[in-house]
Amino acid sequence: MLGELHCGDLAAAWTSPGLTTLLIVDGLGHGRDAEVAAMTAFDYTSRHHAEPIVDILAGCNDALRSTRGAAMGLAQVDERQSRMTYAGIGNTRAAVFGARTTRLSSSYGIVGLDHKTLAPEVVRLAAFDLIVLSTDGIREFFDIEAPGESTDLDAGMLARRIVMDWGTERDDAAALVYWKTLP
Ligand SMILES: [Mn+2]
Repeated sequence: MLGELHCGDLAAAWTSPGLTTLLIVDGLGHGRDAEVAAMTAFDYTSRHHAEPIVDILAGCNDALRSTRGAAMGLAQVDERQSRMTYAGIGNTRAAVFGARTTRLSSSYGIVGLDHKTLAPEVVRLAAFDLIVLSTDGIREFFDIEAPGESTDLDAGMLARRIVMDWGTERDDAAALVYWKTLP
């Protein structure tokens, strides 16, 4: 958010053999307490990233009880099976850009306060599909060009461009881009 020293939005990724875990988290509101909530989710996920998504979310729900809470989304990319499993709570978002665009939905609730039991969604990924996780500081129906075989893509640059072009400035904003050619 413009004029704010702390950022309550955070994005991170971890890799273990064949599996990449992607995290997007938006601590409620903004400022220092939002940052503390997001960091708490990051710390927990760092230590548990290879566990099933539902278990990580349950662990974060407990870990964030002493904070003001957060919205968060978790995706796990199984790089051998070319598929992604995703679940989100609150208003974080996930989308897959490829031959067509798939936008995934999050469940109602707040991590740290309680939320519904989730059924993660599973999406098959094609070779050049690109995954974007974002917070509500990014306009919901942001659009980007899907990459193709000949695309020379810098994921970090694209994430920065999404924040610059589609960020609202009235809220913290974060975007995470995953792009890897899969089998
Ligand atoms: Mn927000």
